[in-house]
Amino acid sequence: MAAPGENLRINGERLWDSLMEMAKIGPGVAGGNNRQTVTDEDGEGRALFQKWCEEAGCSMGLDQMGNMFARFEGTDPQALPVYVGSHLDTQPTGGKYDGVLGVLGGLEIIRTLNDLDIRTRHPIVVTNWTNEEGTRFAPAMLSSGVFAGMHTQDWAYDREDSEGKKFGDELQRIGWRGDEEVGARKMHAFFELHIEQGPILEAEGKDIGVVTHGQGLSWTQVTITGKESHTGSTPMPMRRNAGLAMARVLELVDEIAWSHKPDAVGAAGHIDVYPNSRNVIPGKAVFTVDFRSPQLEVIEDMEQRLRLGAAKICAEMGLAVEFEKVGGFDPVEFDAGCVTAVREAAERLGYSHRNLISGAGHDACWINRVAPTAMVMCPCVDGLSHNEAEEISPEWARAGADVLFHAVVETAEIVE
Ligand code: HGY
Ligand code: MN
Ligand code: MN
Repeated sequence: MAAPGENLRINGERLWDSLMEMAKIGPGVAGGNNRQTVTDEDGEGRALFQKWCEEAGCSMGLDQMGNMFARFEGTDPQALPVYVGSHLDTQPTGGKYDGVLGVLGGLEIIRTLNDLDIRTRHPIVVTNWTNEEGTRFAPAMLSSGVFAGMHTQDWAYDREDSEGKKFGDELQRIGWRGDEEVGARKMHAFFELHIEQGPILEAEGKDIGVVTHGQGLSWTQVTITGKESHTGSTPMPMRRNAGLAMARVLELVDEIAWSHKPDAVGAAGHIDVYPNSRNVIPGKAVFTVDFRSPQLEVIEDMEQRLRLGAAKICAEMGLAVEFEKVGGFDPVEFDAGCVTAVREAAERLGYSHRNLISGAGHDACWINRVAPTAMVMCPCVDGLSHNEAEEISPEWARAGADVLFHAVVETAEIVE
C-alpha cells in the first residue's frame, strides 16, 4: 500500500480549537471536565460532534448502545471501513483530552482529507464509544464491550448508577439510543489515539507511544458488613467496625500490588461507608478494588490473595464479607500489522517514539478482539490524568494526530 507522503500533516490549530470547544461542554470546577456518560452534558457533546462530522461530509450511524459512527465514503463502498475513534465521556473530575483527543483526532483526519482532496479506497468511520470510563455505570468500556460480544445488551442496560438509575433508561432519556444492532458492523481495522495517562513518554522526551500491549484489569467489589452503633457509648471490644476492616483490607491491597513490583498496581477509587455519619460506627463498607498487570497470572494471584486475605481479616473481626467481580479484561496484544503502521508513520514523520504497554484500559482493548487494532499515544504533563489538571501541549496533540492520520490513511489505501 502506498504510504502518505511525509509532508502530509493534519491541521494542528484546527484540532486544538476543536478540543477547546468541546471542553466548554460539561466543564469541571478546576479547568477540566465533568461530562459523565449519558448525562445531558454527554448529549450536548454528542450533538456538537455530530454537527462537525456532518459539516465534514460524513453520514451518521447510531447503535442501540449509543455508539456513534461517522462514515466518510471511500471509492469502494463494498470495502470494509477503517474505524478510528475513542470516547467523549469523562470522569467526574476528568481532563479535557482523555478520550476526546482520539475522537476529534479521528474527525481531523476527515477534515484533512477534505482539505487535501485525498480519497481512500476503504471508507473511514470516526467513532464515539459510549461509557468508556465506567465511573457512573460500571464496568469501564461498557459499550465497546457489548460491541465485541463481552457483555449482553440487556445486562448493560440494567447497570445502575449510585442513584439507582439504569444505563438503558438514561441513554433513552438523553435521546441517543439508536436502532442499529450493536456489533453488526465489520471493520477492516481500528485505530485509537489516546494520551498516555502515565509519565514514560514525557520523562523520556518521546513524542509518540507505539502501543504494543495493554495491561489487564480486574475490578472486585467488596462488601463488608458489621454493626452500626454509637461511636461514643459502644465499648471498643463490642464494636463491629466495617470501616476499620475496610482500612485493613486496603492496606492488604497495597501490599499485594507491591509484592508484584515493578509492573502490578492496586488501589480502591470507589469507597462508600454506611451510614457515613460522624457518630455512628460504620455498619457497612462497599469498595471496588482495581488491580492491573501486564501478566494474567499476576492478576489472578492478586484477586485470589485479596479474597483469602479479606476473608481472614473479617473472620477475625466477626464481620461478614462478600465479593463481586464487576469488571475486567485480560492483558491485550495489539495487531502486529497495525502496530507496524503506527511505528512506520512515526518514523516517516520524524517523530521520536518508543514501544509502550498501556497502563489504562481503552475501547481498543475490546475492539482488538473483533478487528485488527492498534493505538497511538502522546505524552501528558507529569503523566497526570483522571484529574482536572490533565494537560498536553498542542505539539503533542498534533504529533499524535499526524501519526494517526498516516496509519489510518495508509491502511485505508490512498487512491492516487
Ligand atoms: O479505567 C481505565 O483504565 C479507563 O480510564 N477507563
Ligand atoms: Mn480514556
Ligand atoms: Mn479515562
